[in-house]
Amino acid sequence: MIAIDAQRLLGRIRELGAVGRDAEGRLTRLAASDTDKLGRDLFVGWLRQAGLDVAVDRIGNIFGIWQGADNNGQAPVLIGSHIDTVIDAGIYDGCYGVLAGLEVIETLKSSGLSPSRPLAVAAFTNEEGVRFSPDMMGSLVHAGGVDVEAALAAVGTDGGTLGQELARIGYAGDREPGFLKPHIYVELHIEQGPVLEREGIPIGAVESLQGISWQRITIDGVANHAGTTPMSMRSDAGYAAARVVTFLHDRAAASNSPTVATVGTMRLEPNAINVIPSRAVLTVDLRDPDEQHLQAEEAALAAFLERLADEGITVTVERLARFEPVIFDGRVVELIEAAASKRGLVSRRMTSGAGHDAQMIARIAPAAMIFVPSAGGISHSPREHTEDAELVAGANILLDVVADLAGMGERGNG
Ligand code: HGY
Ligand code: MN
Ligand code: MN
Repeated sequence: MIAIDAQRLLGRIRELGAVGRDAEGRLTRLAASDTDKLGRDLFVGWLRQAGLDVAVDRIGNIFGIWQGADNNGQAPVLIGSHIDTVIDAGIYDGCYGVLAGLEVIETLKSSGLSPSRPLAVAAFTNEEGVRFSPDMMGSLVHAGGVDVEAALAAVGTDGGTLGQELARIGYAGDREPGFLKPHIYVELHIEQGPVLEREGIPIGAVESLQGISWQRITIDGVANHAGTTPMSMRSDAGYAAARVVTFLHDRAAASNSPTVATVGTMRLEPNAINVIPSRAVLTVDLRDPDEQHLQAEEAALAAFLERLADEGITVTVERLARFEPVIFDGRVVELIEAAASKRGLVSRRMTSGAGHDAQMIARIAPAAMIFVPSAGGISHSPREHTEDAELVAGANILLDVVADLAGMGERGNG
């Protein structure tokens, strides 16, 4: 069985993981930032070294394409993920899947075999959604889920629009989003959760992905003197925000459904030690694999905010992202399971707690994901880790699945 070049893949993961570190060594490559540009430039250099055609679309999605010979305009097998990161990130989230996709294509390209259809790898713009909402934006535009102009007009947490920033870093590409219609899409990713490690299983065949609801809540109270204002006369936006946090946490923790709730950002104004906050701005991330449950959680939060408003504060809510749960393509999931067992690896079916580009591309092509374990289930953290052997095993499963789909596998079907 052919195998990937493990050292090349592991070396590239580490080399990309070194790009975008601050003076304290923290890794941050927010979408369309200067550090994102550095990561993009490195990846494009590797695509060119591999002799792939490089295409960048108007939302900055980067594609490396191996056309192959005489496959008469067949739709390509697309492998993808992202290379933008959260703040103070690990080195595997997204990057592993993009670099493994490049590795798989390079390995197949040097095998001397010719694919029955083109192979392509994509690095989608702004998967994380930390600077610009919604997340999975580049793949959502690729799938036609949002108009490219609306996405380019998205205003970042630091003021500029995505379109301005992509132009500034030189990645406002010329290809129309969606120019590449995939035959099938496969994404390899770290699990970012505890299941595979806890069960001692090396491969996850991901068959579904939970629903996501992102909101920004602005609470307006009345600034006043911290020392002279009696408690009964306060309209304290900070206190109200704290009650939202505890309401969400306690409700999700007490729920017997797998609902998760997170307030990841909060800002108080005027943010002074002796001033009762006049304003609090916070974001809410709600997720559940069941759409009805997710809607019920959103409704419960809305009702709680109404009760707060009755106490004399003003609450405004802005929707930042909303994606229903996704079921991936069973045939692709079976290909993943078959590839794992052919290599003697145990796999298990599972759902994804995290959002991924695959959930967007699943709108336009059969799609599924391959997971490998995350140490301690940790991600979106510098403590994110997956063992080299697990990374290599996952990449070889991706190799086998893609080879099969491109008629280059042992079974030779396309
Ligand atoms: O939020 C997510 O699940 C993904 O990392 N963007
Ligand atoms: Mn990711
Ligand atoms: Mn992520």
